[in-house]
Amino acid sequence: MSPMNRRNFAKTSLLAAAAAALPGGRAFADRPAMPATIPGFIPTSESEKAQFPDDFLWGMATSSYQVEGAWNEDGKGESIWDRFVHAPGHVKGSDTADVACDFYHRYRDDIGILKKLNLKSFRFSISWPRIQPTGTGAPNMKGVDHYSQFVDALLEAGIRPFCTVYHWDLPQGLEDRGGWPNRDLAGYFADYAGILAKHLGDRITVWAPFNMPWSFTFFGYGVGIQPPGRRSFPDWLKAMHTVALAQGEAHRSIKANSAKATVGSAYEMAPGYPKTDSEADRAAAERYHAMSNVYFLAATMTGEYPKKAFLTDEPFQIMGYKSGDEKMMKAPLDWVGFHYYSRRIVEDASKTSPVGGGGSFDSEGENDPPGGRDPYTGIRVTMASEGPLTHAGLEMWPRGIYDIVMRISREFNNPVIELTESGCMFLDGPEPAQGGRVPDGRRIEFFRQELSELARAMRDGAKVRSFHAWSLLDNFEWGDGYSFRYGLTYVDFRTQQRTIKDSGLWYGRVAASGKLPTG
Ligand code: IFM
Repeated sequence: MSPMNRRNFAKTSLLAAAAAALPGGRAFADRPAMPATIPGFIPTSESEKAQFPDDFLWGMATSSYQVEGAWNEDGKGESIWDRFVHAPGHVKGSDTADVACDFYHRYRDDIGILKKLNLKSFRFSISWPRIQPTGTGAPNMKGVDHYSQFVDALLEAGIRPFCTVYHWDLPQGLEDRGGWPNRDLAGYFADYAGILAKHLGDRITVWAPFNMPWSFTFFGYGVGIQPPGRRSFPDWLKAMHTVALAQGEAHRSIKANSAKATVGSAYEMAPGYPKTDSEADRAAAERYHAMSNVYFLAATMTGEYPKKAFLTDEPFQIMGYKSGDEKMMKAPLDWVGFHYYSRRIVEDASKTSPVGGGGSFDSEGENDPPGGRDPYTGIRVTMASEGPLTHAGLEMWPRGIYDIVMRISREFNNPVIELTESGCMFLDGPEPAQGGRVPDGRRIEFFRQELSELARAMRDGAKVRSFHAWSLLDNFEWGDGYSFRYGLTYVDFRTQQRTIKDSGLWYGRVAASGKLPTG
């Protein structure tokens, strides 16, 4: 089975399970309140306690490739995602992001939506091949000017620009030189980040070098469901090491070019709970945490990878670790940014042999094959389904955000935290009988539940200063193309018409009041 078919096969079964898990079907969408008896769910009385500080930064997030379109305009070079989607069989429905949400041309109107919803922070990414078409050399000033005007428009709307330097659209020219397993990319990336800080760092003060470094290295080089589509566990280890070096180098380069810069992160994180109470599963859950949640965070904070990540020391030889790399990796963050979508169940797989196939993976979902995830961590990770499932098959487990925020606060000396992404996939669309309104009550409930738990973590001492809902717009969801809708704004991809969903309107009320309306 191709990677795409494997993923879709798993998803079809999950969708059936989701329908079964959501009592009331359509009526449920119109009635946001859920019975408190749903496993893992938080009673309404808990969300009534939530009161966020006045200066809390309510925001939304997007990424360049998923929304911009204009794939070959104004001197932009080809990215690995352009190459991947233009070849057959990689994306559902053969969708491409050549136009996507046409955000490149429509960003002023879309910033208008952010403003209307009282939002104060917008996390976006910059397309590296717009700035350096083949990945190195002098900047393409048309690309720089585009982002400069975009940042000005955000500031005029009173919105903080939060820049992710890399959200997966590597210039194809750098893949042709070996891609992320080639450690030279650490230096090229630092040059690129320095160009951004030099030209935009008078106005952007919040920078995250990488979005989800475990995901794009594992998916792209380990299991090949994303570009460049390689299936080599050694290449995955090498790619991760280059990225860990690159994050430290970029941090220094950003700061050298902008005195106002603060640097953090946009890591993926999901609490991993042991499948059973056995010592082996509990140790596996710790290895999962070390690898999937804090591998890059520990590397930048301390200069060392977490000791528990691997079963043996062999990976260090394979990744090409050199003496002195600890100095390059170390660049303590000013704040810690991460996403939360769902939890994971982890079991020991140290006695089995992973074959590198047969599992199903998604940007935020993972069901490893029976042999486990990879040869070095000895873990098998799966998605839980005790709570209700979204249409992407991800379990809604609001308590997970509390657990992961508290754990990171404990382990990293109570840092300032930015929630860089969270969201859910439901396919609700405009209802002609209701004037075209999009009644996505399940998404409202997702956010209400999760934000209740975030407020609880803050009451218990976590220093969280922002929350970015994924996403401002329905957009190009990687291998799932336009078949997935994560937006709080509905996009009609034939006309590019936007309709703010009920969840977007609700979120705007949250941003205005700092409370979680239940009605
Ligand atoms: O769309 C993605 C995004 O690019 C990275 N985080 C998860 C989102 C939803 O899958």
